[in-house]
Amino acid sequence: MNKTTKLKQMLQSPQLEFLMEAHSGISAKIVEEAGFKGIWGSGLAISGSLGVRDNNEASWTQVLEVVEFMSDATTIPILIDGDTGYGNFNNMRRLVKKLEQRDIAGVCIEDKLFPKTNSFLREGAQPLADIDEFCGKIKAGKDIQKDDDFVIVARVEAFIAGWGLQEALNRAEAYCNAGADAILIHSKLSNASEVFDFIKVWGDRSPVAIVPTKYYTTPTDEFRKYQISLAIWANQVFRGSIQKMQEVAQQIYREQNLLSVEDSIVSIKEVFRLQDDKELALAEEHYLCPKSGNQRSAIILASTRGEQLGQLTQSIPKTMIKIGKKSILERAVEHLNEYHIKDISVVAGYRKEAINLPNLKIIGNDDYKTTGELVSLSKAIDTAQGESIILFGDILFKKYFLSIILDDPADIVIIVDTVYSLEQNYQSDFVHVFQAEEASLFPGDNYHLKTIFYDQPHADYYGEWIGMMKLTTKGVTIVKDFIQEFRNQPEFQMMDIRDMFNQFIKRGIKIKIQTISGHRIDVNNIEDFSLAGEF
Ligand code: SPV
Ligand code: MG
Repeated sequence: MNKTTKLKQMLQSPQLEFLMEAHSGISAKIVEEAGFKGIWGSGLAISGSLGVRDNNEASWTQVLEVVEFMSDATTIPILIDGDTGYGNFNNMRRLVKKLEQRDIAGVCIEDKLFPKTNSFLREGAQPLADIDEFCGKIKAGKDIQKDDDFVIVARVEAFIAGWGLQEALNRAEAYCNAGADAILIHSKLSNASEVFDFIKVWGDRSPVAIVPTKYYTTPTDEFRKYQISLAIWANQVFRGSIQKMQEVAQQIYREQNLLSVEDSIVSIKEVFRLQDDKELALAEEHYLCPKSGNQRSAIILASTRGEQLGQLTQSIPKTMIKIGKKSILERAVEHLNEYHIKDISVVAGYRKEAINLPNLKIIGNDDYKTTGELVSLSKAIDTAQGESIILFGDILFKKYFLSIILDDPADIVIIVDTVYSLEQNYQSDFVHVFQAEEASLFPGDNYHLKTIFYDQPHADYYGEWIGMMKLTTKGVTIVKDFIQEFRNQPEFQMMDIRDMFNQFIKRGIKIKIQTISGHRIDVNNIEDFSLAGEF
């Protein structure tokens, strides 16, 4: 059912209904969750929450913006307090048009002059509108509304301005004839006598709404007895929130800590719930990583010092060496984050306390001096969720490597760099590959690892494994099973990942190769740090 229809039915139903004030998206949601069937978009509370007076200091479009948030946050109808309609009949037309576009169910306008003053302030400053002019405003609103059920409530301020019952009745009559869907009869007395006097004469000529702010002691059943349609609790959520804000701010100011306040305020979790973070989390799974279906994670092996780097690694592991403004690890984490990989574990050993980046799981390998890569990997492999990247902590690489490796659907994929210098005197994981039988247009498209060994560069070699691998969920299981099988054997302590690869090949488990040419640096072999700037 449309929000407009819901509000109209509340007005026209024989029983007393209630609107509760709200002044922001979150307060509107809180009102709905409390069980209310409708919301009063109070001018006093909206302007008050913006920190300005209820004298049309907030422009009508600023009010509209707030009401739009309230409407988006809720499914129940909102009757907005439209003050005097923010001008003449023409402003009223524009207001109604914009309210309908924002799914607001109705507007209440009061027969005073722009700029208005709150009805509970300054008795002398409540001049009433000319009746005919106000009727024209109502007519203009009714004529412009597209949805037949959009509600226009005419608020009679005769009692507020001190004019008495007859004036109130005359005005109500005229406004109903002009097309108003209901009359709001307002009073600032501390009892309901004016309102009840009005009802006694008015009867059921139209639905009647009231705002019992000042006559709050009148029992609600009395309103029922007088067959009032709508009671508007016009500002209590706002006032309650002010009190709580004052208490919390003053307490924290006094105590200079959060210890005693924490239990008296809602948890951050509750804030997230009200914002409906759950919906976004589900949507992210659906839209952001449709390929992986759900999760991705990464394990970065970063336990060694990098002795070759001397002074540079005196107090930090090599993964924390700064290249320009950022460390190698920071750069890797940023690249992973860009591919929605946030679940990142780092296996740390040497100076592990120096790895102090946020949002990383640090897993210790205190035996890093006497163990190989597989022991480090074994400590973190249980953190691998879904598609996982395994990465050495000392390589600088271009972000697109991740795209290449994640796009390849094979269960185990490694990145091999075919550009290496034969002159250089260093050792690394050089690979032989074999080509798969299927013909491919692009050389290297379907290459698998044949053997991998730690060696000096040699013209025979296909390329150098850069220390990056991708595993699918199945790939993770293969690695886990392997670790499980080998972990109790003495040679496991010194095994490196290449040893695992060679075992896989023996068992017929394929390791897919993705080839790159350059665009990465192994920090162990770095000669000129300024070269690294482009990563
Ligand atoms: C409001 O809530 O802004 C109202 C009701 O207009 S009253 O403050 O009682 O005038
Ligand atoms: Mg108001």
